[in-house]
Amino acid sequence: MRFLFVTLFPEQIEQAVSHSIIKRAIANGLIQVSCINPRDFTTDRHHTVDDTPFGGGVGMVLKPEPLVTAIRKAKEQLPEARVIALCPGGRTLKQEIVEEYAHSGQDIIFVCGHYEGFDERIFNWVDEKLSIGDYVLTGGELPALIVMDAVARFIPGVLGKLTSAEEDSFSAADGLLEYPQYTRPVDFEGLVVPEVLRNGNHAHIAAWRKKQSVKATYRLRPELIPPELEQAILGHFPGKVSKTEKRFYAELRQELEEEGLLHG
Ligand code: 4GT
Repeated sequence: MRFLFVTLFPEQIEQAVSHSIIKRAIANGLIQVSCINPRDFTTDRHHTVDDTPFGGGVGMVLKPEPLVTAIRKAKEQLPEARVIALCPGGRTLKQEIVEEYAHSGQDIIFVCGHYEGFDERIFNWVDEKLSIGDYVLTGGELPALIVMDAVARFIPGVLGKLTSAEEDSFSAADGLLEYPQYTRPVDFEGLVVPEVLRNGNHAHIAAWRKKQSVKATYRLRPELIPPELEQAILGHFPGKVSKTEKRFYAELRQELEEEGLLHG
């Protein structure tokens, strides 16, 4: 998959992709990253990319000519790409959107703004507007890098052989938060790794992890609990379920009630 950033600050992109997992993904040819700088398409002596807003107001607005010339150049290089402008007013990024981009396999052109924003007319050259959350930043580069990072994790081989993005928080098949993880030492300053993780009973470990996922989700993001799961916890099952499963949900209900997580 190829990612092309239309940006006035290509060094910020190049720096960000020169570390760790993304660096390795590029080296292994799993993703390609490039930049086009609208400043390279200015025609005046001062290489002007911004100007004052019509109607008055503070700050500067990105002029349409260099930006649209840069987007056209980007589309010549990646004719099939989806063109995404990063802006606070766009659709809010969610894991669902990340997976949609990843599974489409379509290349992405990110259009990054700066200053007070874009001349409105540039959106005629853009397929969609995307925001990473409800806050304002100084530029679209960090949001674009976040989108690329989140998408790249789904490309086979990017995370390495033994791990997969599909298993992480927000991507687990059950839509719950991740269970807690521990590594050595067993005792860190009196904080001890739960016994169940150390005794090697894989069925017990799986049940413990599932419970921890459900509890963490009730505690931190109750709106993410799937209604069918809540029903099962309350003892209502749509079809046939084993005794083991019934016992599992009964125990889970008991623990959620004891921890004050179930009602209210
Ligand atoms: C926030 C976001 C974003 C900005 C976001 C154009 C000038 C927009 C600066 C840019 N702030 N871009 N994509 N929440 N600021 O995604």
